[in-house]
Amino acid sequence: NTKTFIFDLDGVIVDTAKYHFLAWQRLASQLGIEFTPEHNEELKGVSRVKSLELILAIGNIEASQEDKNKWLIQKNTEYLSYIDDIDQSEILPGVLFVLDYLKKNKHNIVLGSASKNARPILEKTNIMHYFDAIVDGNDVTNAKPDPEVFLQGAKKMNDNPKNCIVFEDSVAGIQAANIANMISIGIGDKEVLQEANFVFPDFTHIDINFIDNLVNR
Ligand code: B16
Ligand code: MG
Repeated sequence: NTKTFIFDLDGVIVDTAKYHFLAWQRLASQLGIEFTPEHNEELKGVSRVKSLELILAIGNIEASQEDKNKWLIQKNTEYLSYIDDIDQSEILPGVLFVLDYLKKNKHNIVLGSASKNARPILEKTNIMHYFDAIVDGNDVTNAKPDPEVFLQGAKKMNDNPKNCIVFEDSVAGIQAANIANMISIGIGDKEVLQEANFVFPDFTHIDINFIDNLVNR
């Protein structure tokens, strides 16, 4: 009974969501835009280009393509400086235990991230070897909540979407998993991730019984 477990990266496996926030917040304040943690929820799981559009909309700012390109580079450069020295200690609590359990039980493990920086993060945190397939921001044309990223993951494993289980910390990602007809598991606040099939505050709350029940349902 093999299942395909698809993991989002930022906010699920590693706490890089906080670095995205810091980098966007710096840019926003430079543009005179007040950018709050509530605004940031809407950016989670959303592509870099789309994130900038949302921030500019908050500030009612219209900008040339040239300026936008400059700001995208600035944001990513700052983000890269934060993740430059991350290591395995940044992996969120309980994640490695679940990855080990899934691997031991021969399930497919897939990465489904909107980030173009996913591969260096997997390398720096030393978890690349867990993944049977990687789909990231370099592979997809339609960002979450479009289900493309997760459907590509299922396809790479030759698996049916109904046989896939997605771990996600973002509203857009939960919507993408639901649209793909996959089981959606929210990691975070259940008020925020109301649309998920299940929600846990973090991976330390996911036990083996829960996983076995999912696999055998
Ligand atoms: P990058 P995920 C997403 O990654 C982040 O949640 C989102 O905040 C970010 O804007 C997006 O990746 C693009 O990231 O600028 O590195 O290409 O949560 O889908 O793993
Ligand atoms: Mg995420």
